[in-house]
Amino acid sequence: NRTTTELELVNVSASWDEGIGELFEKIKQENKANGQPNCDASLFFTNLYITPVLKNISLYLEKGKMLAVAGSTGSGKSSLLMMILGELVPSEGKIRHSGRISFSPQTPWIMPGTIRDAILFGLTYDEYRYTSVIKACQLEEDFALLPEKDKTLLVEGGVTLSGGQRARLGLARAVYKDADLYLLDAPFTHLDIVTEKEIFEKCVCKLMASKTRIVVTSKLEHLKRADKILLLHNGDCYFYGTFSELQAQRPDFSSLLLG
Ligand code: M5T
Repeated sequence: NRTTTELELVNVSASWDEGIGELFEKIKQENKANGQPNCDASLFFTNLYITPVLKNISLYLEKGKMLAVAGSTGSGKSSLLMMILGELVPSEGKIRHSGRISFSPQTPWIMPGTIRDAILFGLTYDEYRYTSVIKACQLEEDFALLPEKDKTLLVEGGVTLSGGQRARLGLARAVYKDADLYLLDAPFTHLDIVTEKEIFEKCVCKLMASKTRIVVTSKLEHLKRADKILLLHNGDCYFYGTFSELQAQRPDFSSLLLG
């Protein structure tokens, strides 16, 4: 249904080394144009280097729903987000989404300026929205300890954020932005279990309740709360569906999440 679907992927495959294929294709065309025989090595190298990072992935996400993307390290979770963002172009299949995307990368960029500037990221300050976001991301307590609160400068002569503060700032920035689809890449890295649980509840589940969200996370508790789960393994779809379907179809799934 087009009106309730926010995101749809149909049999999508992609590789990061696409450039090599294009390069050899160019050499092939040049050889042809110059009447030169084609170098067989090009085919060999093309096959050697083009290893798909995502293979035949299909999913759809309705408006206001949460998709959890899980899988061991290097399984293609970040690549999937990059593909939805348009940074990684699929070699096969179709991607359809209807609007504005807000993306929270694993390591958020920090530029010189105040903490508040880093969260607003060029958007105008709306006190109510800003306060709800920093509360949900538990940044209020951190700001209270700083001499100039969220007007404290970052980088050049200012404070250096801890890994966990940086992760929460990145999440706050992504959530502050109004978008149709939110892509949160491992937003809980560097957070302790208690903080992670609270931010997942307050921010991802409550504050973002009506938002269409994709969260990269392999935590069992998060998978249980998600409307849909995509479990990747070496770029393949190991499982796609609801948590109860996961338990029924892949009773051994937790072994995949430990990696
Ligand atoms: C999957 C390669 C990476 C790996 C494979 C994001 C990105 C990935 N890759 C690139 O060549 N360029 C890129 O910009 O793709 O990596 P991933 O998608 O990062 O996997 P993950 O998100 O499941 O891993 P992790 O460790 O973040 O949990 O071969 O080199």
